[in-house]
Amino acid sequence: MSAACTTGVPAPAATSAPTGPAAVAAPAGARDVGVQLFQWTWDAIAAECTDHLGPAGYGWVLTSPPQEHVLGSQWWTAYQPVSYRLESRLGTRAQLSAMVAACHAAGVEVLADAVVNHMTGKDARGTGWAGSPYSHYDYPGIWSDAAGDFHHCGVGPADDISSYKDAFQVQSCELVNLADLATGTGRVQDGIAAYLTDLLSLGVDGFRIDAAKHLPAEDLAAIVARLPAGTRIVSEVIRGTGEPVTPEQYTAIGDVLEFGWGKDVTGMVRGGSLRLAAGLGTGSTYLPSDKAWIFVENHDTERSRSTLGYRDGADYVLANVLMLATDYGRPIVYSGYAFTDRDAGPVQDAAGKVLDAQCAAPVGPDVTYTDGEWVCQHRWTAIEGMVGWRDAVGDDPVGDRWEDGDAFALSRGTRGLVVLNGGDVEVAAQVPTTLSDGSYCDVVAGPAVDGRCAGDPVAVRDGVADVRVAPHTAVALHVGAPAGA
Ligand code: LM2
Ligand code: CA
Repeated sequence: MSAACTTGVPAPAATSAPTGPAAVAAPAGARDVGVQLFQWTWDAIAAECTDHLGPAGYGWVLTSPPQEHVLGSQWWTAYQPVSYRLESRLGTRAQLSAMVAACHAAGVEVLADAVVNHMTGKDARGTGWAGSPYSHYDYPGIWSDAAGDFHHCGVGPADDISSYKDAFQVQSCELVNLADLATGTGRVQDGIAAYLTDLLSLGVDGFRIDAAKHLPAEDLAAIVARLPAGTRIVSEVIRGTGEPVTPEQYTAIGDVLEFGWGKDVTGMVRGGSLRLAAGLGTGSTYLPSDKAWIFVENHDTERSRSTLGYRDGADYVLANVLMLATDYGRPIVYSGYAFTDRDAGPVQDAAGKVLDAQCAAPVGPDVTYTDGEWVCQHRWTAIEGMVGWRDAVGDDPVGDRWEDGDAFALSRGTRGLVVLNGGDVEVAAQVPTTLSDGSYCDVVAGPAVDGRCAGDPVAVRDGVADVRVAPHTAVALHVGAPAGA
């Protein structure tokens, strides 16, 4: 009974059967939840894997780009590669390697953000973070115009993309002046594959392919074909109405980020109409579930304010709860730092090195964060509790669904139930569930302390849960968190 009401589910090998009133077979322990630790240093990620991500049940972490980049305090310098040396203001090659080892020891995989469509976007020459000299179309020892390594699409005066309705422009012109690599050539494909292979040699498990929409799918396929089978690939292809380049064109290469999910859940939660959540991910406008990686927000949508974000407090938590409860796709929790200025980078020392992230206690939807402070969404009680919930339900399918006004509930087989209230008044309801009879802790309210639930225990009797859900909150029960020791 000692495992009662903990939010974290141990790694699959260490999983033991719950002994509470709802005892069933051991949780499946899917550990398919990821977290994007935006602009976290390698040292900080290593510590977080050991101290929090592993114990909480996160299965993988997405890092910011690890290669040498242009100088500047803004966050987006990381998206302007100068060379493929693994030296950046987030840490050295040795620190990166040590981070991968620490995360693996904690049962957490590492995906790196791979910027491979382009190099820098500045017209003036310069020197990168690790000291490499460069100019816009010349990266000594790597790429040059003389060798034919760059596209010059010939559209407009600056070769910039001007129409997303034209696939040629999207893939062969420049994205905001970023020197566009001629990814159709064997030489460029070899060079990019060598960079990715170097990361794999440090133990990295796979890649987010940045700006994948801007690489022809066949070029990306040719690069990935040079990597070992089983390398995880997730392409960033932003869905755009009426655009010729679509996420579906990249599913043969690997998985793809489904931007539609975060956009749609944002509309639903803002509108309070959570009952529509039952349909999220089921429409024909979505990627197939086994290819889709879903997220409430990422570093771009956080800045464009096109999705819910940390400032949305309770509504943001509700969207995350829905993401972690659904059986559609693979969820990515986002974790960044507070900002007012869209360009503002993370807090740095005088030399420009990013300071190790720290999560000040408490963190959560009710905290007011000052600029530069780490928001640590992945440690918010409700979100961390739902990561444990998801690991406990494993691949149990969605069973009963229930809705009433602004409230919505779903069960995952006999292992979990979540009830969400998007409205402004408390919901007190008898919710049908396939969860076994028993008394459970609400893991959204927090982990149990000394065997006592953080929130009110919830009884399930004869297939019905007797719940009270405060406005704009959720209640989540699972077999790994029975009430009462
Ligand atoms: C991405 N996905 O496709 C990233 O998620 C996104 O964050 C990147 O843009 C983009 N693609 C390129 O990798 C960011 C940022 C831009 C920034 C670029 C390049 O959102 O604002 O552009 O990185 O650092 C900045 C300036 C822009 C300038 C450009 C080149 O904002 O005005 O364009 O640098 O100097 C002249
Ligand atoms: Ca391109």
